[in-house]
Amino acid sequence: MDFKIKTRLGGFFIVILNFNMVISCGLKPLKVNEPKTVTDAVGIEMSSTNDSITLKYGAQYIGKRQDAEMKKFRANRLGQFIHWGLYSIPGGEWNGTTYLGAAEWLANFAKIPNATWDSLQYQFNPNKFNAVQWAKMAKASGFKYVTITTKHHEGFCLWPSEFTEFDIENTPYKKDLLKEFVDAYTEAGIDVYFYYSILDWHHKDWRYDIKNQADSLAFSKYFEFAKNQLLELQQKYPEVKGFWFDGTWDASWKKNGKYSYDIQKALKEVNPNVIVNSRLRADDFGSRHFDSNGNLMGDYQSGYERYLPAKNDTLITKIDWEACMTIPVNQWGYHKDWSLSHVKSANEILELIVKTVSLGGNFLLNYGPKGDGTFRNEELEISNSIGNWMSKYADKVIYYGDYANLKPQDWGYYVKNTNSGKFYGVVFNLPLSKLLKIELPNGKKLKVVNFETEKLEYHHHDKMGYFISLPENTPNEPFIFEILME
Ligand code: 16Z
Repeated sequence: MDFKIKTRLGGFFIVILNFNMVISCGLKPLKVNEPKTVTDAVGIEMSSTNDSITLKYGAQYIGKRQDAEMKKFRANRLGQFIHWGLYSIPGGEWNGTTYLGAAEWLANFAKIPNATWDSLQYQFNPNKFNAVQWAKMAKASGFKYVTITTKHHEGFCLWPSEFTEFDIENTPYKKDLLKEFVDAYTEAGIDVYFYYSILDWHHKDWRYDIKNQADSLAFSKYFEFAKNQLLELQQKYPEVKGFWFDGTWDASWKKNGKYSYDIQKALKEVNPNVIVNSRLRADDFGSRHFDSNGNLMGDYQSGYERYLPAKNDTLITKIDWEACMTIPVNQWGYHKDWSLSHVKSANEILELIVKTVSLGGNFLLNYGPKGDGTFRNEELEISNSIGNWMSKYADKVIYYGDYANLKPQDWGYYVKNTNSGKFYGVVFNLPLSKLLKIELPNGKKLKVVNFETEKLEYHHHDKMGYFISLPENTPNEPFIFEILME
């Protein structure tokens, strides 16, 4: 897979200038050449053309953002994803049948009529919800930020919205749950991000495709509704650091690149440093995530969903990106029966996190709280294990962790800490040889290998690199060593 990444040109200003030039010169965006696109598993189109196409709704700037807010997002690295909504009540079960699919999609694949599903609103009463407790758990797990579903595909809003009755205000719970959440997490020092689904099964004006004038009119009303809600969220919860958009793959959205462009623009007018994921965006020709010139739209690439780039993918390290991951194979919202699929262990999850950081990415680990506001035991246990590990290692290899630009090895991953400038190896696979191989670029020499308080011995072999002797007793968990080079 191949996509073009342009180097930094000096940021937003130039792009605004270009945009105005296009407007004032009255130039029509010309489709010079159909870019060759490759579509990956989640429908991301990565352009591989060199042609420069004039776009009205393409990337709003080029290159990695370097403002303090983006640097903070990048340094955070580890985030908690929370899927919570009406689907948390049935938990994948309807009329005595347990469905294997993702619980938050139950309404769709069990073909439950809207009126029936929507009436779950009158059962939503998470009286065991304790926002302070949640934030405490998130903090102890090592999460530096959190992304919560303010509205998933079902359309139900976790905050009291002026623009719909289908919200928390009209449940037995009544209170502003999102405010409790934002306040508690903010107080705990965890940055808050909002997930918002563009796709909406509840709203009468939502359209999957635009086939005529009536669809177009309805969809323009839906767009106004979504935009109003997003501005409302920003206004009511000014602490929010950014937005994670979803449900943007339908033809209606792809045919309206202007809408996705305008939403990003509107959010940035309120908060110029707001952080928006690439999944929001489509360009003039319906190209998603990356515009028809191959430039990333939004502030970071958010396409890695339940899978990660390859260990040697150096291209991905050139952009900001974030992966999201479920603990079972494919459950986001609360599902009663996790025995239906493989449930990842803490060590499996830690490896996914470290691999992500080693490629310069962020990692969102998903939780699906129950309808009553509590977390299932499996999630609490995972949190506990991950938190223990993070308390020992995260300051070195997770927060401020980045791509180290060293040749990948089979024992684990390299991480460079951009705060301390130190280089680390994180070991997940212990070789039976008891030797860890390290290969350095030409001109670099290995000086010291630190493991806990000891220096590890090593041998150098021409052309083959270094072989480091493992300590006598290796820890019973993924562990790190520091390498000093010259
Ligand atoms: C049809 O394939 C899908 C569609 C939507 C798979 C997942 C999703 C949604 C999930 O419900 C969850 O919110 C995930 C982040 N999102 C992409």
